[in-house]
Formats: sequence, structure tokens, C-alpha cells
Amino acid sequence: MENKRKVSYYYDSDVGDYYYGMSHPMKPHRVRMAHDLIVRYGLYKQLQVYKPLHATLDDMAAFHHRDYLEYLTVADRGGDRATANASLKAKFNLKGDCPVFEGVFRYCQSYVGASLGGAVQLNHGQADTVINWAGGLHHAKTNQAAGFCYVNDIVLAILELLKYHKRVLYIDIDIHHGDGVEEAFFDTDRVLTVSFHKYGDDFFPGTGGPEEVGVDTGKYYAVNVPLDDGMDDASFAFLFEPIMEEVVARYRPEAIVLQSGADSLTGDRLGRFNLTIKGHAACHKFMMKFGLPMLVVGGGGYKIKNVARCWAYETAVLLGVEASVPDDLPPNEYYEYFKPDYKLHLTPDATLKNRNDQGSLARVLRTVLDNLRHIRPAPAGPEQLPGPAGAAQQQLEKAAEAGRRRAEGDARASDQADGMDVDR
Ligand code: V1D
Ligand code: CA
Repeated sequence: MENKRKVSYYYDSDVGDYYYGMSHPMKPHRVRMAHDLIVRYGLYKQLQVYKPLHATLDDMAAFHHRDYLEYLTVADRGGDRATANASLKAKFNLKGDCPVFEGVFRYCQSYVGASLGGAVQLNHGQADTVINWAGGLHHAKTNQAAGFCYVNDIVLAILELLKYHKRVLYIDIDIHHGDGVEEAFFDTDRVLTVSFHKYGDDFFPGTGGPEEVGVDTGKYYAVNVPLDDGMDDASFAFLFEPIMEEVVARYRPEAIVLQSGADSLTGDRLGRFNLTIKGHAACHKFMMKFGLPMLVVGGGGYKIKNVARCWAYETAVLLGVEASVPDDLPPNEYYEYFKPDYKLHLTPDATLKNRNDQGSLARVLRTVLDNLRHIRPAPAGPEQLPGPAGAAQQQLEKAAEAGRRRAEGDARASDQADGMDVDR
């Protein structure tokens, strides 16, 4: 069933030319590199490939303030020179992390147009899965840029999906908290947001603590999974799978948006997790099994050769053909970037300690599953609080058993009970 899904893929060949500046870690060129691998692996033959239509200012005004968008159009035309007004620049946060650069508004029009076009296709059943690796700019606020993000294509795409779907599930596996999307839907139960992220040590943006669950009708419909450095594949799956199983069972979403920020990979320039590409892509595979319409967007990712590898492999996963993608990279335009091994897959960093031990993972899981007991499919009905269902209950029992055995000093039995290796 999975490999029969109709997959649309949006790509604008101009994207790689937008440039945040020399010392800035965000490089849109990585999307061009990913695209080249997708082509050289032959994956494009199984995709419906689209060039996005540019979104208009009116399209973006469904979420953003017009004065902010108008300022971005001025910035677009003249770059930094056109926006000499320091007070407006400060008001809209167009400095530091979010510099004004030549073409900044056209860049936004392109990646927003792709996410919006994808949402429209999903609404009309023209695709089962839509991919936009240039999108996923989850920090942008209504009237401000933030964290390398100017216009929030995710919020705009979700608003589009809500025209045809009662409930939309948003999942964010970027190492940073998906604060802009969470904030936009914090008071509604029509969108359930789940973000997995590094939390603490003043890591950007500093939000996404476990107590942040939403307000009013949206209370409990914002889910945060705060994590520490060194998350590995087993630890990530230990949380991701039971949480998402439980979210889908309780919330019954009609569509999914998956932000696939690649800064959660091992070796990232800004990130501190230790995920391999297979561990990252396991999240896609897991969500595909629900058979729901799904929009997949990019996000962060600052070791660009790994971002390209990751998103090319995830394209194969979303097509259901990853088993036939060789680990040897095909000859491609950017071949020298991939030295010294010229392989697709990554090995975790054996020297990076996983600061998420079995106890902390079990505590996070318990807190999240407790909060999820309040969830029911919107529109709201009378509240019932049954315990966690199936897989989530089993995971909790395994964690509790592992904890008990560890406390008894039987480490070997504990590893067998929890089936993972989070301490090494
Ligand atoms: F290292 C840098 C060099 C140049 C410019 C910026 C940075 C940088 C690194 N990390 N900026 C950050 C983060 N900003 C701060 C600011 C310091 N201030 C007081 C706040 O720590 C921002 C990180 C943004 C991450 C973006 C993202 O990966 O989540 C993303 N997702 O989709 C698109 C981007
Ligand atoms: Ca995240």
C-alpha cells in the first residue's frame, strides 16, 4: 500500500541562489544539492515534479501582518540598502539571525508557494504525499522574522488544509522547538502540534518546555518533547513511536504536516543530536503507515552535505523505494562535497555522550502520555480520560521494567528488557 502513494515534489531551480550571507549557517544551496541527488538516484521518475507558483502577499496575509510583508517586498528589491530605517528593521527583527538579503521576498514566495500548492493538492486528493524541501520555516511569527525564518509556510499550509480537513497533525523533528507553528495554533483543537527538540542550556528559541500544552480550547493540543544532547536513533524511536501512535489513536487527524529539519542529524553545525539518516527517516516511515494525506517540508540543517543526503533518502522512503537506493552515491554535480567516503548513510559519533538516560526518557514519555489522555478528536465532546492505548502502554511498561532492573543493578537484563542502548 505504502509504495502506491502518489507523491508530488516541489522544486524551484532558483532556490539555491538565495544567499543569507557568508558567515550565516543557513544555505538554501543545500536544497539544490538534495535535488541533484534525487535526480541522480533516478527518484524523480516516480515523483510528480512541480515548479511552485510564487505565493502572493495576499496569500501570506492569511497569517502575517501586511505592514511586515510590505517591508519584506521593499527589502527584496533593494537588499539591505532599501531598509536603512533601523527602527522598522528592529521591529520586524530583520537583523542577525534574519538578515535582509537580495531577493528575500521572492525566496519566501517560492517556498510558501510550494507548501500552499502542496496543501491544495492534498485537499483535492491530487496527491497522497507532497514534498517541499525548501519549506519548513517554523519560527516565523505574524509580524516578525525569527531563527532564519521570514514567512511561515507551515502555518499558511495548515490554514489551507483546514479548509478541507477537520483536524491537522503537525510534527516537528528539527532540533529546534517549532515555536511559530505552536504559537499560531496554541488556542485551538483543530491543529495538534508535536515538537521534539533540544531544550535547556539557552538553546534557541528557549520555548517548548513540558508544561507548555496550549490554552483555552487548545489546552493539551500542543505537545512538547524536550530533550538533551546526544539523542540517538534508539532513544528517538523510543519516544517518537509510542507518542505518535497515541496521538493518532486519540486525535484521529485527517492530514499530517511533517517538518523534517535535518539539524537533528549527527555532526550538524548547530545541532547536538546523534541521529543517523536512517533514524531520522524512521519518523517518516512510521507516519506513512497511517495512510493519511501528508505534507513533508524541510527546515533546519547546517552540514549541507548531510542535509542533501538526508532529504534525498527521505524522498526514497516517502516513495517506498529506499531498499533499492545504494549507499554508494551516484556521480553528481556536487560529488566532491561528499568526500571522503562518498556514501549516502552516516555513522553516529561514538564520542558524543547521550545525555538522555533511560530514566529521563521514561519521565518525558510519562509526562507526554499523561497529557495526551485529555485529547479527543475535535470538535470537542465530553472529556474522558482512559489510560494509554496499546503500543504506548507497552512502551511505558517496558520503560518501567527497565528502570526497576537498573535499580536492582542488573544492567544486562535491563538492556534486554528495553531493547535499546541509550547509555553508551
Ligand atoms: F551561528 C550563527 C552564525 C551566524 C548567524 C546566526 C547564527 C546562529 C546560530 N544559532 N543563530 C542561532 C540561533 N540564534 C540564537 C540567537 C542569539 N540570540 C540571542 C538568539 O541563538 C538561531 C537558530 C535558528 C534555527 C533555525 C531552524 O533550524 O530551527 C530552522 N528551521 O527551519 C528553518 C530554520
Ligand atoms: Ca522540533
